[in-house]
Amino acid sequence: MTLPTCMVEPIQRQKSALWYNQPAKEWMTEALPIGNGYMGAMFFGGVEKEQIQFTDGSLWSGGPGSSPDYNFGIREGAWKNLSEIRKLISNGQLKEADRLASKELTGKIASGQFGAQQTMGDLFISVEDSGVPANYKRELDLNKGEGSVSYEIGGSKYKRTYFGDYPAKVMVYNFTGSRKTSYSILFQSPHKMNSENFADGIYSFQGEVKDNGMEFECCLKFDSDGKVEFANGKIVITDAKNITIYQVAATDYTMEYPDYKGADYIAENKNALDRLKGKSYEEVRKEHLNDYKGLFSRVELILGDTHRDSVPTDRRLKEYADGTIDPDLEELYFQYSRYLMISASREGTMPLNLQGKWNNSTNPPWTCDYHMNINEEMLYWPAEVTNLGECHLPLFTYMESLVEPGKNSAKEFFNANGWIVNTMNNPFGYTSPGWGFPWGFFPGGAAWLCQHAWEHYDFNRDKTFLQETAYPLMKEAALFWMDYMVEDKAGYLVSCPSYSPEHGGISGGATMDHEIVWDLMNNCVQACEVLGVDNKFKQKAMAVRDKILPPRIGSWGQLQEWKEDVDDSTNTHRHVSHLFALYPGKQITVEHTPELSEAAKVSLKGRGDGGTGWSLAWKVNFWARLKDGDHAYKLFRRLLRPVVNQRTDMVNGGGSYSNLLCAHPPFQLDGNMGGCAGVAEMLLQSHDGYVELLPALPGNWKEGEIKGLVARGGFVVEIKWQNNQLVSAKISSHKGGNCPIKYKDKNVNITLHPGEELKLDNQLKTSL
Ligand code: FUC
Repeated sequence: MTLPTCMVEPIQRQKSALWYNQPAKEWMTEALPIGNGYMGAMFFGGVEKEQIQFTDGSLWSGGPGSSPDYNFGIREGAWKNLSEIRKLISNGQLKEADRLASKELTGKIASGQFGAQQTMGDLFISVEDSGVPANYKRELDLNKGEGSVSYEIGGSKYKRTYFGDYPAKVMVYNFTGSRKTSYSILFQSPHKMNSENFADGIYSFQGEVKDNGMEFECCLKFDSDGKVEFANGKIVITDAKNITIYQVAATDYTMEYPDYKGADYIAENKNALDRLKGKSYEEVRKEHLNDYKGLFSRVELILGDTHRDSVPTDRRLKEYADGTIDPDLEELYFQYSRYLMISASREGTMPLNLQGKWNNSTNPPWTCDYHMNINEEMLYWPAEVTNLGECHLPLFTYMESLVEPGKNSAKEFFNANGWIVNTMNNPFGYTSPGWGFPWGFFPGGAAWLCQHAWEHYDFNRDKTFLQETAYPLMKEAALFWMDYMVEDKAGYLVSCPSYSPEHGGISGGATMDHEIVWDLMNNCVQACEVLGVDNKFKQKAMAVRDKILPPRIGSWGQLQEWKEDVDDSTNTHRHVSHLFALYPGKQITVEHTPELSEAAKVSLKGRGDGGTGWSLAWKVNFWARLKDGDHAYKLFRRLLRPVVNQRTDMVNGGGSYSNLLCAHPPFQLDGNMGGCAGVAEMLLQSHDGYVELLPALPGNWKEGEIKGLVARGGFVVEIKWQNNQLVSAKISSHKGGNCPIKYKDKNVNITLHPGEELKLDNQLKTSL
């Protein structure tokens, strides 16, 4: 697959790092995340005792192994209630409709069968040479994709370096000291141990998740100049100046309906360990650095140098909240999301879950699932625009695995063709509505995910991907909606029953459904044109698109959240679903639908500037699309508000923990990713048929530079600005093509050949 890759010359820049001068006490708020795509780990950095918590993304409880009754949540024949529910809605008997839908259109699953993502365990590494350290530093270097801990004790210098190596599928923990000491390493897992073994410097733990029998193995390979032994359940290394621990892990999970089991995890680990044979630590590290930098260094962002690198990140965050201007911290936040994406979502791995790949619990919030009514999509918003298209791929593989079970759900719940998913999804084909109606009913999930498949094509213009992956997913999702929507009295197609995500009540048309389906049909039409296929289907998609109830403006000038004009102007609910058409959709734009865009603004103002982490992040993107950079920036600053609360707050507690992970609260990765996408959206937009430079530049970002963002069409863009005005831009293209460019009221239309680069001055005048 060809992707617009690193077409940027690296800017001479300073180090981009999070750092602290004390170890972490709390996993959620302070420990630092590393990963190799498959596995996520968090390190604390304790001097006497290091703790490294880890898991593999596929380790889950629940699913078919948990019960012979597991049936993907399907309530057979549920669709027989559909006409009655529709009749009740059409008669205005919403309570009765809600009662029946809650009983019949909800997933049927016994407690525990949905399951939850699981932590695999912890490594506790005790160091003999300890005491009060001098010059302690715990750091995450984003340029290298490496964590580190350094300190001195009694004249001896200690340094630990941690990273995840994706090509080798291994986590690497290196410990060095300038004098010899001893280490003792304890492997702990909350799961049942089937066997434990130590031979040839390799410790292995084989275990299983109790409720579903999912088997896994984790191996630790030790390289050291000291003596490595296994005694009393611990690995003891004596007289060592250097140790390197290579960690591999795998489970027997396979992403295949209906069993989801059968991977030869022992062979996978053995292969990974075999590949390490004869390689030095530095060689493995080099492999990681090449791989990581190949992705990370594609994008450079400079918003102004505030020389605050000497201030630890936790203090910096607090001072930022007190009003300090710190554009370096904003850059760091932006790049951190890219780091997290590279560390947790690579081809062949599980897709990002609510916490990416970082979960230390057997019972995590919202099961650490794939949540499709905003969260999973937001997790991938920055993928294309920030030049990490490859990191998007696990989402498509997962989507493909959901088609078959999703077709069964469509049949049994709605007697419809095509595939669906609803709000909560696990790795075991659960695509039914959730077991509670108000939060769980969201058949629009698959159609929304399909936007990602289309966008991956649109950003990269890879026709093979469109033909083989995106279009089949899109077409099947469209078939569902062609069957599901009904004609209302005015002749519009509406989604019925529907539920605006987690807000309002049952309805005969939630705006979000209509906007998502409009987007899907519109993308299907374009896909058919690009591929030159399915003319009949294309005509139908076009006709359906044009018959869907369009977004409506209500009594207080708002964009209606439902078909009926019932929005409450004082409601500040965190979901702002009806603005999907503004972002991430493109049905509403400032230029082409000014009235609707104004109505969206009224709604957004009504919802206010508060919210959970992801809600704040979404609002950054909305305001950017409304071309109000200052308002977007205000929300972005809120996203960086320091939070310590780890308990669930559904209303207004959003911000960042001191490790810069997004606080819903609790920790959810979606806000990090949404915030990163929002920064990109302030600097570059390409959804409305042209590439717009600095569409929503906040006043506070007076001068700066961005390199390597991607615009639809496969154009890689570099922009420089000063005094809040464009200075110059460079556009390069992999695939070639026509590229209309806009900056304020200036427009230019350029055509690039494959591989060509074009420079523009502040008047958009071109020079080669
Ligand atoms: C959606 C949101 C919640 C939370 C959950 C994981 O249901 O409404 O705020 O983020 O996903």
